[in-house]
Amino acid sequence: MNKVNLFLLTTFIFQSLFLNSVFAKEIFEVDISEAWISEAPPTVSVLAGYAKIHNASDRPITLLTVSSPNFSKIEIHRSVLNGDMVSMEKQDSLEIPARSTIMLSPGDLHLMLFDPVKPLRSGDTATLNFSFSDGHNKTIEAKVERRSSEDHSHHHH
Ligand SMILES: [Cu+2]
Repeated sequence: MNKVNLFLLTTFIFQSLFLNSVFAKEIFEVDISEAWISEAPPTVSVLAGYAKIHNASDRPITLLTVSSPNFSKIEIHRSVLNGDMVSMEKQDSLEIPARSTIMLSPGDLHLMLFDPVKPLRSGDTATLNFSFSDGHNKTIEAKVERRSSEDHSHHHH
């Protein structure tokens, strides 16, 4: 390889690295999937929502707020066991470590959805908007589903 080609190759590599780093800032590497809301009787004014949040980037990202046109207010909660009492602790934010997945699931971290604008039934969807510390937002549709019986009972033999 002669000197000119080597120079061009080096320039090309440096440009690629530079462009990659520019694009890396443009791509939001957080994915929210498997979002669902547990169906509740119409008289219940607080519902629980669950989802899988994956951070594919090499930096931790913090979920700051979740909002929805379908609810008056949404909080991030964690269910904790105190003795034999389960209580819920409101989280001010939720950090998703680099290259990891956080599951919001029954009995653990969850979204507390207050005062549905209209009653939601199994099969309906609600729009959830997630706001993150780096300024990115992600809007997804969560499906309202009936919680399967094995989720909330531990009557295994
Ligand atoms: Cu809660």
